[in-house]
Amino acid sequence: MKSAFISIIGRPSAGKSTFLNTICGEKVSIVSPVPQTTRNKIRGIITRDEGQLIFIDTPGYHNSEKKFNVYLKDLAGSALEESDIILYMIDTTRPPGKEEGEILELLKPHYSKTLILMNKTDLHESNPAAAAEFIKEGAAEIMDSGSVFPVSAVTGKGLDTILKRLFEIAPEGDPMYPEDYYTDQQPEFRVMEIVREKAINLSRQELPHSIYVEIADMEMKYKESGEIKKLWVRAFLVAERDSQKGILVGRGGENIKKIRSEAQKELNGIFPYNVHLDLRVKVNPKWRRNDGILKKMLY
Ligand SMILES: Nc1nc2c(ncn2[C@@H]2O[C@H](COP(=O)(O)OP(=O)(O)OP(=O)(O)O)[C@@H](O)[C@H]2O)c(=O)[nH]1
Ligand SMILES: [Mg+2]
Repeated sequence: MKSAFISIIGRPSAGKSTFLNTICGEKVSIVSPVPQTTRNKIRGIITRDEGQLIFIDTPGYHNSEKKFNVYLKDLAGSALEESDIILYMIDTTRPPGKEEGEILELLKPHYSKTLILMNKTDLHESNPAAAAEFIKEGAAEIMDSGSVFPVSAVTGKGLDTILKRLFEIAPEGDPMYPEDYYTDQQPEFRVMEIVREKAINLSRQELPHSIYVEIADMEMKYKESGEIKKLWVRAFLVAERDSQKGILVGRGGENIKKIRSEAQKELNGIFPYNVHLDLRVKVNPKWRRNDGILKKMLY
């Protein structure tokens, strides 16, 4: 049997989380058009007759000295050490810039276990030739070993080839998780992520980086028969400023109502029981500079 830890690394918005979801066939990691959506090392699991692959989605690699970004960068870096195989995802619709160069540098000690995925080939502005040129210059070994693959994380094009290769090169080992697991995330974390995703996708501009979700209370309610009735959750969307709180709430509370109902709908599809979400908005100024909060949130 094969068993491997496979980390997915790349610039923000390259499509890492989309790839994870498509390849696992389940919604594992949240996705948005806004860079720096993923903030944790999120595991997605595939079990087949050949063995088990454990994918680790990571926060987009972005070089900035802001405390929040340094935490995210360190998380992505630590995933490299922990993995048997690395998937480096490049967005072929953007010219490879300084950040891509930095990622290649970071990957250098790991080239022999790195595959490169050239993503978003379904879009007409995709320019895989430019990406290939960049890889040839910076990492000829990877190019020469035939480990560069054009893919589309959205349509799934090319993913079968990747899976086949991954099972080929994965080391022998026992499965780490039961075969019906597709992620190891706890219900509390899943609620936080889905709520954050809906808030990002229903709000605007710079807001996404300024919010996080806090679970205030979570309780499983049972029927007299002992059967689960529902999961009741009270959560807060936490912004940095009052003005952001206003945007999240929206006129007449319209936006927060929409966020709540979309999140609850998706959670009901994910969990085998009913979920009732009570969602409120509050402000926690400068939380992104607070080590206590960051340590608890970014792991
Ligand atoms: N057309 C197209 N869009 C894609 C593809 N892969 C991802 N996207 C889009 O790109 C955006 C970013 O996708 P994510 O999966 O959130 O990217 P990410 O690399 O996880 O981003 P971070 O978590 O911020 O690092 C979303 O709007 C996706 O729908 C693809 O293959 N084709
Ligand atoms: Mg992501």
